[in-house]
Amino acid sequence: MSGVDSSIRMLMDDMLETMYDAPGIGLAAIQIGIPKRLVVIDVAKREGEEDDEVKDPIFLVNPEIIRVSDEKAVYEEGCLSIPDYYAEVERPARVWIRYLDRAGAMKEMEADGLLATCIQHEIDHLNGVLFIDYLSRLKRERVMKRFAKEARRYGD
Ligand code: GNR
Ligand code: NI
Repeated sequence: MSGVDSSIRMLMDDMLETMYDAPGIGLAAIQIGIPKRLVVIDVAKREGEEDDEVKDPIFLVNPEIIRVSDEKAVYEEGCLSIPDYYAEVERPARVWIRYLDRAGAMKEMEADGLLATCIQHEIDHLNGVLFIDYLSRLKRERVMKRFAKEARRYGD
């Protein structure tokens, strides 16, 4: 009844591969044009050793934030959908989420550090929100102008 069937699992496995290839630490299905509430994350490399073989994938189906800390944390964020742009974003330092795992089981998880930031960044994608939406209007418009210019260049 959870709806996490083999086609969803295949899609998430594809997403994970795309994310590792990019490379990125998170990916939401909408970033590859699929409007489903699916997220894959692996922050192992950034927080772990240099060993490229360290993998710790997390699969989130329909994740929801159920609680956030008052404490905030600042990380420099980037996004595969906004290439070559990075900016510091302040978010709750710790989050609690509820989601279905890869097997369709309902789970809850507490996260902090880069994982907490990444989870929030990915859940924002599900809701049409990008990290540049948290920047000052000046900074956001500067980025959007650059992308509009690149899009025009693409058109010629
Ligand atoms: O690869 C990514 N790095 C990253 C760094 C800080 C905060 C969030 C992220 S997610 C990003 C990949 C991406 O765009 N996921 O949606
Ligand atoms: Ni992103």
